Amino acid sequence: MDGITTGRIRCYPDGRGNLFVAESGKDVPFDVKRVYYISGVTDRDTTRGSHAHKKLKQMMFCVGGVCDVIFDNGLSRETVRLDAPDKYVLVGPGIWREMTNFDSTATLMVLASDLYDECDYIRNYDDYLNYLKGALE
Ligand code: T46
Repeated sequence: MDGITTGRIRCYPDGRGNLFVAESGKDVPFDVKRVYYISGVTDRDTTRGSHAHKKLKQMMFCVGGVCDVIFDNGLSRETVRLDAPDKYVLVGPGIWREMTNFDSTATLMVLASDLYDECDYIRNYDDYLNYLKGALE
């Protein structure tokens, strides 16, 4: 789907464990202004997200455990399973997302291109479709 890209970041394993690196400008195609993470989701049926961002770019990782992120561009849907700490999905602006199927150990970490701004969110799906329609006109 246009607007989302999956990949793997660098990992430096040694006898002490694994070290993962994501650097702005090298691995992350934007300056990281904010980091947040979600953990402690105990019910697999829980859905988070259910919104799109107008401008924000994000890089998402499940640094522990597993979760699914369902992406929707108004025409099609695609599920990305984040099930390894080096696996990421880059998300551009204007993509609806829902996060679900968290296992109890899942920690979903997000690197974001901007500070928190509630005005950047579209939290209603019909508003999202109208926003896309407006963007095409
Ligand atoms: C996203 C997905 C993957 C803040 O005050 N500052 C912040 O930086 C964030 C991210 C959230 N909040 C507050 C706003 C709400 O009162 O935390 C509360 C929960 O946020 P929200 O309902 O937006 O959480 P999710 O899990 O639905 O979505 C979050 C991010 O908001 C969003 O950018 O893409 O994770």
